[in-house]
Amino acid sequence: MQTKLTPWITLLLTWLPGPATAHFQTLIPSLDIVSQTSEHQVTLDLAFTHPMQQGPVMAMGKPLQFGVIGPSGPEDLKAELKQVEREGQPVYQANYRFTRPGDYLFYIEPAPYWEPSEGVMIKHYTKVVVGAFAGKTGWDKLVGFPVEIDPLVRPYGLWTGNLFQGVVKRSGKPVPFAEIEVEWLNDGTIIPPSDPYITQVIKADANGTFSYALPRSGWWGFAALLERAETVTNPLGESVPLEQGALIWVYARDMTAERR
Ligand SMILES: [Cu+2]
Repeated sequence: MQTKLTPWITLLLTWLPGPATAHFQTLIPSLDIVSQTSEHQVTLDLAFTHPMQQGPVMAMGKPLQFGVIGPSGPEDLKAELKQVEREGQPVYQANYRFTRPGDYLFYIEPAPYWEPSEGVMIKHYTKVVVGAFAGKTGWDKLVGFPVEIDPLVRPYGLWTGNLFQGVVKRSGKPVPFAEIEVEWLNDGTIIPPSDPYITQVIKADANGTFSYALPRSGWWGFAALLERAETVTNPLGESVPLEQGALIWVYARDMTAERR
C-alpha cells in the first residue's frame, strides 16, 4: 500500500503550490521604456501567479482599481481591461498608448483572493513604472495605496547588478523590518535548485528601507507582505486575516553594446 501511495504523494507535493512558494500579482508591460524609435503602445499583462515557477495561474476576479498616473495626471483604465484565459483561469490584459513624455505609473488593486492553504484573503496592491520619451519625472509618485513600496531608485533603466532600493510603507509611514519576497519572472531559462531560490526573502531595516542587487536581466517582483490585525470575510463566510501585499515590478537589462 505504502509503495503504491508514495509516488502519488510525491506528485501531489511537487505539484501543489505549498506555503513555501509565493503568490505574486503581476503587472508586466510589453516595454519598460518607450522611445520615438520603439512602439508607442504597450500591452500590460495582469495575472496572479508564481513567477519563478512559471505557474500555476490562479483565478483573478475583476480588479477593483486599474489605472495610470502620468504627466497628464491620473487616468482610470478599468474600462480598458480585457479578461483572457491562461491555463483555464481568468487573467487580464490592457493596451495603453503613450503620447506625452513622462513617467507613467501603472497600478492595480486586485479583487481579494481566498487562499485556503494559508487561511488568508490576499490582496496585492501592485505597480510598475514605464518611462516614455525621456520624460524623467513622476517615477517617485505614490499611488496612495494602504500599503506601498516607495522606490528610492528610478524603477526603470536599470542594469543587471544594480542595487534596487525602496521603502515599505503602510498608510504612508515606513514599516520597520518589513519582510519582502523577491521573485524573477522566469522565462524558462532557470530551474531553481531548491525552494529558497524560488522566492528570495529580505527584510527592511529599522527605517523600512530594503535593498536588493538584481542578479539577472528580466522582470523582478518585490512583494512586501503585511498581515492586517483586522479580519475580512472569505467566500465561505468565515472571518479570516487579510494579507496586504505592496508590490513593484522592475526590469533589469544586461550591460551590452546591443541597441534596443
Ligand atoms: Cu498560488
